[in-house]
Amino acid sequence: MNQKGFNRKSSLLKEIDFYLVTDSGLSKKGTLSDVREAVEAGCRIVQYREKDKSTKEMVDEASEIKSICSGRAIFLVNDRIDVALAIDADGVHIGQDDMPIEMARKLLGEGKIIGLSVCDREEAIRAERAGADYVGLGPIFNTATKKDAGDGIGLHEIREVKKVIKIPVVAIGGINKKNSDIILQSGADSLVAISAVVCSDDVKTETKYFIDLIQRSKKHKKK
Ligand code: 3NM
Repeated sequence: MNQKGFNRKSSLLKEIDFYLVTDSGLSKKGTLSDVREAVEAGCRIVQYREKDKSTKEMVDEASEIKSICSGRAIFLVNDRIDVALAIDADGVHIGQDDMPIEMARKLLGEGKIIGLSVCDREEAIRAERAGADYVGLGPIFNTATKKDAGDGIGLHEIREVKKVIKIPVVAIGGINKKNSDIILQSGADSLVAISAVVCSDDVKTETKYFIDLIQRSKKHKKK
């Protein structure tokens, strides 16, 4: 990997705190409004996750999200490497059953960010070795948002994964205001809380809550 590209990506990812993942099925005000409000609140990483729209609709919506994020937040596309390439997103987030990460890397190039979903330390180690820039670890708790997510893996797995990899660990699955503090205390670098944010009437305020919490936790860890 070109050192400059690596440094740029890792320093970008070090700065992330709350991570917004869109969900048009759950959203109260719509995906574009959610992204706008989250970015206004200071969110610096957005993943466009869309399971039910046509490619044309996705490309159009992703282009608009890219404009909203421009210069303010990293913009990733879930699963659809073709859509990410078409609109020149900052990268993708893929799952274990998607295209192998080495192939995704060939298509996207070294300068793009690739995040991979993992559910335990073995998958996390493999993800880092294969060149993932961060992992999404989950589901930490049971969640109704992703039907095939399986049972929650628990907080212990965050500590285990943090011991064995250096890339950032983003916790996901069943996370809300009540349990986010313990997620951070367990070592997660960032967290996703889809329903807790996009089902609310005030995405901006909810996002700000999580950003403040994560920033406080980071300061505390540095002490
Ligand atoms: N991925 P909520 S869990 C999109 O474990 C997704 O990889 C998961 O939604 C994983 O914050 C999940 O509403 C859904 O629980 C998270």
